[in-house]
Order: sequence, then structure tokens, then C-alpha cells
Amino acid sequence: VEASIPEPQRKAWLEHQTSGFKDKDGFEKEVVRHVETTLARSLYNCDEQAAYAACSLAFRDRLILEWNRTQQRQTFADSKRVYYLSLEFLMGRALDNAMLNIGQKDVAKAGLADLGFRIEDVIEQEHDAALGNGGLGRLAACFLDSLASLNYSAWGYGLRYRYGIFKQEIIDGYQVEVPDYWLDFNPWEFPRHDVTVDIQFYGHVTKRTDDNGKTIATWEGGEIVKAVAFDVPIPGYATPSTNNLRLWSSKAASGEFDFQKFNSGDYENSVADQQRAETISAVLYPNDNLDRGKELRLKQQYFWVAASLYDIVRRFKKSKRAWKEFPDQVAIQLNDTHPTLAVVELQRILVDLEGLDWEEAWNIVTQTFGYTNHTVLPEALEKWSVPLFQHLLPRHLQLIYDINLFFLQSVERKFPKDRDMLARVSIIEESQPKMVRMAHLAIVGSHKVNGVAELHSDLIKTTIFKDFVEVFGPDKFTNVTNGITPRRWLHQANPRLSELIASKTGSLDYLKDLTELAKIEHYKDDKDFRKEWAEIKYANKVRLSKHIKKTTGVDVNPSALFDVQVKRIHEYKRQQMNIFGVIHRYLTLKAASPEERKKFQPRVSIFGGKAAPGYWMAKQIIHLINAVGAVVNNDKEIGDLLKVIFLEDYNVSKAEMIIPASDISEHISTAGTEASGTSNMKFVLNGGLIIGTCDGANIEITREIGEQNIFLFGNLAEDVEDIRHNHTYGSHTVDPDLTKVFEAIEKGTFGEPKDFMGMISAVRDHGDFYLVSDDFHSYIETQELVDKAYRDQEGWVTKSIESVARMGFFSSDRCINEYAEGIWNLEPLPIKDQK
Ligand code: 6GP
Repeated sequence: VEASIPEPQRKAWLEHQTSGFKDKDGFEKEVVRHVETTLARSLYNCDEQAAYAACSLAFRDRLILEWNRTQQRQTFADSKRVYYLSLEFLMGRALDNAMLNIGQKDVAKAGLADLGFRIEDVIEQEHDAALGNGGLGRLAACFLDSLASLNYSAWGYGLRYRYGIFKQEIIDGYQVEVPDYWLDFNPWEFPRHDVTVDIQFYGHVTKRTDDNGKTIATWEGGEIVKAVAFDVPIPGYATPSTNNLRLWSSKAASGEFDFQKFNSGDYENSVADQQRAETISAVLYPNDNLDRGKELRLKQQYFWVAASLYDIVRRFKKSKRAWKEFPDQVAIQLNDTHPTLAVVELQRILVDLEGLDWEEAWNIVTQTFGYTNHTVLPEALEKWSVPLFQHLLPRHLQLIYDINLFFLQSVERKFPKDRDMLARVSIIEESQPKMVRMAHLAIVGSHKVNGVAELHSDLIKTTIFKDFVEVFGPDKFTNVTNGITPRRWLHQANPRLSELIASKTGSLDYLKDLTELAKIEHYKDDKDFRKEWAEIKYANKVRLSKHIKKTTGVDVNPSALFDVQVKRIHEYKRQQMNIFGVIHRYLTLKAASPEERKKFQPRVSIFGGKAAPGYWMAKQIIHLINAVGAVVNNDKEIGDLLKVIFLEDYNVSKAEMIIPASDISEHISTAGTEASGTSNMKFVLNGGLIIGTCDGANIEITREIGEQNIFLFGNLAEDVEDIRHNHTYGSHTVDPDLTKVFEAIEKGTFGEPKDFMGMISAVRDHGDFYLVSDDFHSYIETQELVDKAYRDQEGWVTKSIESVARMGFFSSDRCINEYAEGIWNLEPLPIKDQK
């Protein structure tokens, strides 16, 4: 890079490299400069918000230099890149992460203190970048961190939503959604007004035959919307590598407004096009594990995919390579089926615009794409109606029909006369109306399909994609167990624990190779180490207690057992079982004598999570949790023995505070429904234990940390189907303890019973699809084991230390290396003179 700088600019460039802040004074100088010039404020008028802004701008300046250099390095190397296409990136805050990854948080802390600020308060000013719903979006964010930290040439592509996931307020126990104005001040994005792509919708297709007898299809008419790039730098940890996340924003192709309409006085309509266009990137659909089939959503998908592919192809074409080399230069990962249109769009570019033969083009396409499935829930498997496709993307529908025809012909050759097989694997579902099955298209268009934990990857092969294993053979299907970045989820969220670990492993290098954690197991009997371990957990609980007091007004005792379930509210995740269990505990306590009560382990049951705005049952669950809290928390007889807390507006930055404060966390999905889970990994990495079902990554966590360190319960995935069948056709009786819980609710113990009848009748009258009653007894019993284990504090600390020591496998670095080797065929780009 340096050698390529022209001589006249070289001196200035070299000086620039050494500018910035080498120490606290240098940092302060930069902050003051930004306050006074960029923000145009006087230092006397510098509040925490301004300090945050100036501090971010100072770090951003440093990031930009490395970012530019990384992009140049990758361009010069001209080696393969991976593009991670995700409709969600749940990034959380950027400043703390940037300071830690660059390795200058200490400098900032001292500098800010000189200026009269506490670094924690400054960090708190930042609004979360919440462009995602839950696990799928947060995984994408962890992957970006690992890709940069491991020096892979990688870009993320997503949408720049003007409103991310809504803010949740709890009013009278109910969830109320409030828009998320996150772009008020966002120093972490760079608009690239020069990087734009015109995206076409609607219109029609004409076909003609050229001189060689080849059919040429042309997509004409319709409307054009402009995609504008916004770039977000992604700093790697302890490396200069700074990758790019490119988010697309929509704008009217015609400019700000229609001059003709404006000049004729039609002001309202003069901005109509602008507003219509901007709607595309306006909001994130707030559904987790659910597909609603709305036209605007399909528009979002095509808009983002078409802009991204145009960009990727433009970059490839600069290298002047032959098309057949495309898959050697480009790997594209589909984060679930949301970007599956990319398969069709690349085929369209190659065949319609670049004139390649169908076969040649299709080979390129299938070698380029990989598809990750994140759920087996049928309500989340995307399908789009054929008439909608026909209207919005007429040429793409034709291409899908062609792709399907060739695919079905190949199936027919392998399974002659098996009409049922053809119907089952077809990309088109023969329903009324016909539907395009996006998962089928993604499988047919990719060279690898992966699940996100062992059980999940097995399940997709034996259930939803079974036929495809027969068609393509088993090697196309693989597993990559999810991981999390230890930088954010240990070092940043739990600095004291990170420091303690580093004092035993010798350095912070364990953040680059998480298997180094194993070293701390040697100290599990060391008295001082154990004491400090327990103290850190307690301090984290004190911090959370203060937050609980501030936000809910409830006093909780930090010495009580903190039991946490934070995640999206969903019936399959079974928060309803948790709150029924809490009610059972409350009834037991009420029935006990004051003497007996003393024997009970005090507990704080903490919930958090958003319900999709249209998900009635999930909202009812939130309401019940709050209603139970209102009664239990004010029951003088119960006091500290039980508290029930619902934390409002769970998001990434709150997770960073909540997770380190947990003693036990709940991962209690009906077996076979939670593809992996990733918060399970975060909790254990922070020294919390787990109560959970044999589902998703819980199984692999158990294998790594040992059965003695986890509280497993409930029916197994392999039995779920039979049990459900029995609910419908056999005799279904509700567990007696659960019946008592229902009776208490129906008596009005927690307010108006009819508000909660949906949850009760789902179990009692509608087949109990999620096996709440079947698992209830074993859940309650296992919670009693948790109480008992917690009373043995020494034993508990041993479990906690052993668990953390054995979590090395669950780093997203390991996970990304597996993708790179097994799916992308990608090597890191080595950096000379890296520390
Ligand atoms: C989620 C899965 O529910 C979760 O188990 C997994 O850990 C996460 O993906 C990351 O792999 N799936 C979704 O959020 C989703 O919407 C379509 O899938």
C-alpha cells in the first residue's frame, strides 16, 4: 500500500499516519478539536452527549485510516472475498467496541476523566444500532467482528433501515411499541452519494431471437428506485484490518421532488415519488422466526439484493477476469432465505446482460452461493405468491420457472416416475395461488447448505429437506455450529472477569484463541481466584439490581439466585412455561408455614424480550409476567423469597449488562425447535449456569462443559412428534401442578382471568403444541435441583469456573474459520508487521 503512494503526497501521508492520539493528551486534543470545530460547541457547554460525539469522532478518524488501508490491501491482493448478505445486523453500540478493538480504551478513559467525564456515562449516550430482531441478526454482527479480527477479506451487505426494531415500553403491564429514531446522530456511517444503483421494479419482459437463434429477454418499463450506499467500518480486534459493512438506503430516482408538479402548485404530489421510494428502506419488519408475505418485504429483498450484486459484479469486472473465475473470486453467503433472490439475479445478470449460456451461468451461480438455514419452524419458511412475483419481478419469475424446469428434469432422471417426489421438491408449490418456495430455490442455487448446530443440521436433513438429501446426496448438507464473539460478550460486557482470566492465562490473547480459556481450570481450587470469581458475579448482580430499581422501582436482593430468561417472546421458547413455574413457586411459598419458608432459596425471576407487534399470544405472555410481578413483588409475606421482574426494551446493550449478572439462565424451548440459540453461549461464557432442554447448541454445550455443569430436563426431540400425535388422538391430561397454576389464574389471583385464557387454553384445549404440560413436572423438579445446587455456593463456583474454562469451542472465530474452509474456500489475508 505504502509503495503505491505517489511521491509528492508521500511525506504528508507519512505524517498523517503518525497523527492521531498516541497517548491520553493526544486523545484529549482530538476530543477538544471535535467539540470546538466539528460540533461547533464551546468546552463550557460540553455535556455527556457532546463528549460521546467528540470521542466517537476521534476514534472514527483512526478507524477510517485503517479502513481505507484495509480496502486498498484487499484490492491489491486481488484474492477471493466473501460477501455476507443479511437482512439483519444487530450491531448494538459501536464506540466501546471500537475502543477495545483498537486497544485504546485506557487512553480514552484517562482522557475523558481529565475532561471531567466517566467513560461509562459517555458510552451510555450511544443509541444501539438495532437493525435486527434476535439471534439471526446478532449472529451476523458477531460474524463481522470475527471476519475482521481474523483478517478475512469480507463485506457485509444489508439495508439501512431508518427505523430499526421498535422500542418497547411497558404500560400497565402491556407492551407498547414506539419507533426507534436511531439515526438522530450516527457518526459510524458514511454516506456514499457517489455509489448508487438504479433498481427496477414491475414492467414487462419482451423476447426476441438474435442472429444466432438465441432468445434474448429484455426487462422493460416499470419504475426505478435509487439505492444509495452507506458504509460502516468494522474494526477487527488487535489487528489493523477494518472491514466494510455496506447498507443500502432507498431514494427516488427522479431526485428530491418532481419539479413539474411542484411548479404547477401540486405540492402534495411533488414529493409522493420520493416518499414511495423511501418507504422501501424505512422499517425493519419486527418478526422473529415468522414470515408474513408482505409485498413491501419482497421489495426490500430485491432492492437490497440487486444493489449488492451490482456492486459485487462491478468489483469483479474491474479485475478483467473471465467469468468462469467468478467463484474463485467471490463467495456469497445467504443468511437464511431472505437474500435468495440473489441466486436469480446473478443468473439474470450473466444470461440476460452478459450473454453467457444458461449452463455456464448456472455453474457459476451454484459455485458462488452458500445457504444457511436458521429455523425449522414452518411459519418462518418463506414463500411468495406467484402473482405477486409476476407483478413485481416478471423476469425473475420466468427465470425461476426455468431454474425449476431444469432442476425437476434432473430429479426425474434420478427418480423416474416419482411424481410425488417432483411435487415435494419443486420450487413452485402447486397451491391456490401458486407459491415460490424460497428455501427450495436457495438449496438448488447453492453448493452448500448448513444448519447452525448439530441437532438442527441433522433435523433439516431428516425432516424439511429430506428429499433434497436424496436428490443431491448428503455432502451438500453440513453443520457449522454457531459461535459468539468473546470480544463483545466477555471482554466488553464483563471487563473484570476478562481481566481475572487474563491474569491467569497470561494475557488477553485468549480473546483471539478462546480455547486458551482451558488454562483457568488449573486455578479452580485456588482460594483467591475463586473468591474473586464470586465477587465479580456479585458486583455484576449489584449493578443489575440498581438498574432494576431505577427502571421498575422494585428492590431486589443481589444475594438471591438470579434466574434470567431474555430473548424474543415466542411460544416455542416457552416463556409461558417459565412464568407458570414462577406461579407454582409462589403458590408453594404461600402454602408453606413461616418456618418452612425459611428453607426456600430466595430467587429473582428476570424476564426480558420483545413480542412481534402482531403476535397476540406473545403479548399475552408479557402481560401475565407483569401481572404476576405486580402481585408477588408487593406480597409482604413473600418478601425477598421471590421477585418477578420484566425488563423493558431488551436489546444488545442491555444484554451486555444483564448476561454477566445471571446465576442461571433459561433455554427451555420445546426440543427440536430452537435451531441453536446463541445467548446460551453468552451466559455460560460469563460464568452463569443453564437450565435447558436438549435442544440446539445446549447439547454441544453440555458435551463440552460436562453434564454435571448443566441442568437439563424435558422430552427429547425424537419423541416430540409422537407426543403431539397423542395429544390429538390419545388422552391428554394436564399436569396436576400446572392445573393448580391454571386454577389460581382463573380465580383472578393475577387480575382479570380472561386476559390470560389464551395461554391456558393453548395447553388445555388446543393440543399443547409446545408440550408445556408434558415438560412441566420435570421443569419444576429441575428448578428444585437448581435451588439445592445454589445453596452449596462452593460447588456452584466450581461449576461456574469449569464451564467457562470449557467454552473455547463457542467462539465465532472458530465458526468463521469453519465457514471459510468448508464453504467459502477462503484464506485470511496476512498482514505484515501485525502485532
Ligand atoms: C434464529 C434461531 O431461532 C436461533 O436458534 C439461532 O441461534 C439464530 O437464528 C442464529 O442462527 N433464527 C431466527 O432468528 C430466524 O428468524 C429465520 O430464522
